[in-house]
Amino acid sequence: MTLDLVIKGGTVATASDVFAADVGVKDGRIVAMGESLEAPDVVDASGKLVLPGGIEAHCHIAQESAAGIMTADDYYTGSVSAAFGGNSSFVPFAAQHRGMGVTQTLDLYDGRAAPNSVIDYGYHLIVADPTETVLKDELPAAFARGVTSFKVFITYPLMKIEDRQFLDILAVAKAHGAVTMVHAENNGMIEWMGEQLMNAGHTAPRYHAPSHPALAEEEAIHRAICLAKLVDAPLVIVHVSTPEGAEIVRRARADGAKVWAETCPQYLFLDKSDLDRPGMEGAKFMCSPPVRDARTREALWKHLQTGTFTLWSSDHAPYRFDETGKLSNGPDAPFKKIANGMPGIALRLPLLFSEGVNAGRITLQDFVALSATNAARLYGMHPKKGTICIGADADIAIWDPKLTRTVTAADQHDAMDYTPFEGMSLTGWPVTVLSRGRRIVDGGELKAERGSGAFISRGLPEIAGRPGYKAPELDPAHNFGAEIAP
Ligand code: DUC
Ligand code: ZN
Ligand code: ZN
Ligand code: ZN
Repeated sequence: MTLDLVIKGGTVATASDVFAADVGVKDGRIVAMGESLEAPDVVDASGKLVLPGGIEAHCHIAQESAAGIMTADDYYTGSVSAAFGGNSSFVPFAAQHRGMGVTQTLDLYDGRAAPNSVIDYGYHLIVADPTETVLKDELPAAFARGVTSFKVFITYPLMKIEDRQFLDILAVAKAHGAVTMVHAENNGMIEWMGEQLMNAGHTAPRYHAPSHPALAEEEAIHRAICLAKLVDAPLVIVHVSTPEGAEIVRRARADGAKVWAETCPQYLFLDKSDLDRPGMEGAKFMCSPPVRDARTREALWKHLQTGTFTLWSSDHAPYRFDETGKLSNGPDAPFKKIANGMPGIALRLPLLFSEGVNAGRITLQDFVALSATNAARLYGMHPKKGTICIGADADIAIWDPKLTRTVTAADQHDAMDYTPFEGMSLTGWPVTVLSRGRRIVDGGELKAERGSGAFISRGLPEIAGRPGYKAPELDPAHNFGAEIAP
């Protein structure tokens, strides 16, 4: 067999193994691994690491908030920035707002993504309006077109669903084998704290942190897991920001619940002292849930090291530090009127490589699992995506583990005017990124054509199918013999 391309002389790493091998590519897929492979096109990887291309599983691209603010990044700039950060696939959100249909929402996002993305993409569907039609017809239609994960909010007045609606969605997801993600914060606590602070005249960005108390996350994570356990549906708690929340997930997993947790770089690399920077600078560090304190950062690193977190995502939510984004309600808007979210899609992996692998906190295999394999397995893309094996798409990131660079906003290749990680010195960077065997980033330059990314029709989550927790009330033996859905 004649190969199209070979990646020669590198050290290959997967979520389980690290080994020296050449990797042979034909028709966009990995078809050979071995010694002394030959092809007309050669990528020299000597001294480098050959890793599965990253999969960014939580980012906001060309998405308008419920308040109508559009993210700065569209599918072109967002995917370009992701590619420079070592990613070959991403799964942004397609956000249903109240009054919109689900099919309408997915069609809208197809129109935004298909002509623009330079990496392969799918969507998590945000469900904000679970009408009967949505539950009965439109969610099953979404699964049929390869959208097999949802996100719901139990906070934010314009997005939040009630617990009984949450159960409806979980039951539909379970019936189809899909997975539900939840933004878990207690709405009442956030509104009440916000009112207290605003009434006392505390309007600066720093007050965003106390307005989202850790207890609000703790309560909501606990409640969401209880709801998922009742119907034995798989659940992902996204952007966990507190050790209390992480601990609840850890215990629920030990109890058999099908629950997974995600955390994000901002919670391990930043803290509320950043919100306290002079003037309105703190607004750059506002995200929800908020960055916390030094104790939290250390505790979350421990949870990452010991396996509580299955997912490591950027939560890239790009709102510029100008009147189109953070300051759209004026140059000294109160914190309640400042868009929540920060960019970081190009830094998710370099931050983890530098402070995780190079600093000795996690292994290279852990890094691969957190960068790609776990997301591929949980969100129905494995083994086509997320690993290096015969038959997989040739989505590969070649890393120089010794390259040191200082982070600047200009290097992010996004549409933003700042990075919250400005000035950090990081060691270990992707230098060449391939998507289905094509170079998309090489030698510091973009090589991909606009619109060359393809939609990923996703299957069911591979690691969510095992039997889980069984609520006794749903067992006929404990329920006077009655069968109760689901
Ligand atoms: N939730 C997110 O997932 N990202 C940004 C803000 C938010 O509330
Ligand atoms: Zn969000
Ligand atoms: Zn969220
Ligand atoms: Zn998010």
